[in-house]
Amino acid sequence: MIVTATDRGNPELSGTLTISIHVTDVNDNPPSVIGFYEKSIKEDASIDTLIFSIKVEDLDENSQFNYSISSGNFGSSFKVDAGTGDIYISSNLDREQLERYELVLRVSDMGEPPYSTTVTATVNIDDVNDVRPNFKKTSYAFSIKEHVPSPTIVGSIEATDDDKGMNSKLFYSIATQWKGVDGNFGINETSGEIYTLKDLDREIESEYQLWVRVQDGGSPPLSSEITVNITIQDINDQTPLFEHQEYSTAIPENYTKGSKVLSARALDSDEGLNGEVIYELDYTAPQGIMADQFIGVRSDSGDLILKRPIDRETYQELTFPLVARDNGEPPTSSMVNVTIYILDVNDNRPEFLPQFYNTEASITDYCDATITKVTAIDQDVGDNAIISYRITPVEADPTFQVDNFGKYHKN
Ligand SMILES: [Ca+2]
Ligand SMILES: [Ca+2]
Ligand SMILES: [Ca+2]
Ligand SMILES: [Ca+2]
Repeated sequence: MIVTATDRGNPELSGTLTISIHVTDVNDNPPSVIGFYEKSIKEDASIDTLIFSIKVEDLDENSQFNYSISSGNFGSSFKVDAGTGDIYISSNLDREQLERYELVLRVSDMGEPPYSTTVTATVNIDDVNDVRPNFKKTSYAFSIKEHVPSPTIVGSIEATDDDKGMNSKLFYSIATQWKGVDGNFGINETSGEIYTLKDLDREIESEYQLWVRVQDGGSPPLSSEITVNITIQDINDQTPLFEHQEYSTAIPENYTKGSKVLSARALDSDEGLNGEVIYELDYTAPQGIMADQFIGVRSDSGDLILKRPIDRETYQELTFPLVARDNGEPPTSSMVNVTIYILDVNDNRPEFLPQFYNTEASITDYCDATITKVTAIDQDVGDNAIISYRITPVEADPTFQVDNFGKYHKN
């Protein structure tokens, strides 16, 4: 500005002075942030990646600002350059820990006193397939009865994956079968349910071991495997079967009490009580009741033991049914015929029949004439029953003789 001074003289004289006024800025405006700050980054973005450059203006003269993050920076995941306002990643991010940060940034000018303002910068963390599916258990064991109709669900396996979207979508499959015939089990790809595909026979295969895989839908996918043991439970579907279709033996009639007559074995390939065989006479049959007088059965072994001697002159043979049954619930059984032939022992004396003979011989009879015939019988058989006759010396009368056919002759 120019100031002019004029006097009152004539002519007027004047002088001018140029005044320069310097207006000093007073810090009377807060800084203001320009723009909107929200961004998505992948959780595997590397440390020191630049996320935002914050733009600030200030009506005051100063152009220097001080930046700091005042809140929202969990785990010190981000850092800000205090001089430029650039925000960087400062430590490894993990969406599975936190997937959204709302960083409150404070911007201060350099005035005295300083003015400041805050802005919220939002960082969304995008998922990366960095979590492997994890089974809830370290191994799985199931059991199922044999011969259930297929498909029957055996059990379920379950895995988790903390990723998001397809990265956590799980698909189950049977990777391989370590034990047992292939192709007997299937798995529901999405539910993890294992089910039977075929009829299972415990007597053929009682244990299976599968190697089951779970894979996520990420790209590339991640997977885990686990062992699944399946035990087939027995049902009583096997009947005890005798080793032979029938049994026979021969014992002498004087065979002593307590001796073993024969062994009848039956096999049952079931498990436990279902395969435990018990032997007994068939008491529902009359022959069984009859045999019980003479024959005892060892219920656990099938050994037949003589309870008392069998008189051949009463019974030449015994035929009776023998039962083998298992201890299942309900039990199953089979039957076999046993024949015991009784061998003769010379235990019977020949007996005259009749025991008293009265006859007359004529004195005119010539020598060797038959006077009478005596008859003896013997209950035994074979050689034991072949009878020869003779007159014992005590009763011998030189007048008579008896031939081998029991005929008395006069000498
Ligand atoms: Ca992830
Ligand atoms: Ca995953
Ligand atoms: Ca059985
Ligand atoms: Ca069975």
